[in-house]
Amino acid sequence: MKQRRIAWIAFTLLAVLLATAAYAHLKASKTSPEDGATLSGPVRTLRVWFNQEPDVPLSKLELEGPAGPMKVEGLHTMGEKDLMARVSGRMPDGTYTARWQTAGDDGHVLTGEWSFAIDRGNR
Ligand SMILES: [Cu+2]
Repeated sequence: MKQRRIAWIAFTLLAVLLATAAYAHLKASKTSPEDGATLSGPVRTLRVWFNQEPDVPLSKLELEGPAGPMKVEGLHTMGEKDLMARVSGRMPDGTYTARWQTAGDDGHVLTGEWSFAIDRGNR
C-alpha cells in the first residue's frame, strides 16, 4: 500500500517536471556580436539564438548606439532557432545595446538585451 502511494507520488512529480520542461520559456542562448565584446570596427549583422524556435512575425531586433537608434532591417531567421537582421549606418566608437523581442512555443512575448562596444583604437 505504502509502496503504491510512493510510486504514485513519484509519477505525479515526474509528470509535473516534464510539463514544466515542455513549456519552459524561450531564452537567448548566444548572440552575435557576443555580449560584452569589444570590436575594432562596425557590425553589419545582428544575430541571436534561442533555446527554441522564435516566432518571426512577433519578433523585433533593435540597436541603440552612442548617437541613438540605428537602422536595423530585414529581420529573418536562418532556421537555426535564430533571428538575424542587417545593420546600416555609421557606427562611431562607443557602447551599443541590442534588444530582441520574440515569442516561443507558449506564445508569451519575451524581451532581452545585450551590449557590445566598438573601439577602433584611433589615437
Ligand atoms: Cu541571415
